[in-house]
Amino acid sequence: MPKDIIIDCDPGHDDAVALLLAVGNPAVNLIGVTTVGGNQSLDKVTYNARAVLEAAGARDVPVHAGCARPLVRTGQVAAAIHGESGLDGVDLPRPTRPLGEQHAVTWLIDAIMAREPKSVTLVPTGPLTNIALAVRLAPEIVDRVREVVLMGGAVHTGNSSPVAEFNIKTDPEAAHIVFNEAWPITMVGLDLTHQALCTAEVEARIAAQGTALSRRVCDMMDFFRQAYRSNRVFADPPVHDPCAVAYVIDPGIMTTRRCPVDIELAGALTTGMTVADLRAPEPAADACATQVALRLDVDAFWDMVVDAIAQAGARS
Ligand code: PIR
Ligand code: CA
Repeated sequence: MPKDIIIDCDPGHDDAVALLLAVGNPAVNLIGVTTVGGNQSLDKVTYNARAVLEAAGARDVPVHAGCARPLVRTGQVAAAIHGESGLDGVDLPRPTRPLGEQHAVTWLIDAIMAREPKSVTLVPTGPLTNIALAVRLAPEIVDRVREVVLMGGAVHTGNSSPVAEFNIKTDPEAAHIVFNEAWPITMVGLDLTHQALCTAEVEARIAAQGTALSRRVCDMMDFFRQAYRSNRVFADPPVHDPCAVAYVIDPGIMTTRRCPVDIELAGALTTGMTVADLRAPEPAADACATQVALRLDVDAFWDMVVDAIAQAGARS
């Protein structure tokens, strides 16, 4: 039985690959996509999510737009990495399916509550604004969700600041709410995602598929690589967000460590840091609901992504 997942995202080149992995892999069933202001403004990332699904032939997947702004702070976009459109460098088809009318936050609650308890996995790959509001509006979802597998945070090194990762730093109050609920959380942070580099070899495997979709993915990765080269100390771009989807598909693809994680809200230098307490030996599963992902099976990961792009490309 495939796992039902909802991706809450801000596409974003790597969010786009996360969507393609979910669409093209039979172990997950993408029941809907919700969007949040992050890498770019809400209207841009919402359009991008719809266009990516269109390109993947996934016209049956509903998209609902959520929050445009963080709960407390002023939003920041990542135009230096994702461009003015949020998904620069690629031509995508116009979406044919209309945007869902319901707000993402109430749609998320309804989608979770309408299904079997513990059947829906939430996969947030942007700031946690929608998820935080959903849990405040309907705390009963905490027990109903199977698990939260999110891309965000970092134990050892940040990207938005020396110690904070962009998704958490953008809306730290929302992250604080989400990390302080009792649901199981797997934090797929930069410690893990900086191992998922889209090398020339990986891109050549995607290009060899020769589909319209594979060409578009290569266009995206070319832009992402250039952006990372000019902005960061990376020769190849880390493709963060599909790592969270990959964990849902096959948890064995990464090693994880259970530990308490809380979010810094008042630091002079550290706001948005995911403070992971690694002092004690690993706690038992029933004593700690949060775990952090540390090591990725890089080859297995790219096999999974390349294969999903082939599957989706054959269908579209
Ligand atoms: C990636 C992101 C934001 C800023 C940079 N520099 C790089 C986006 C990605 O979409 C991913 O979800 C997360 N935020 C990585 O920090
Ligand atoms: Ca993202």
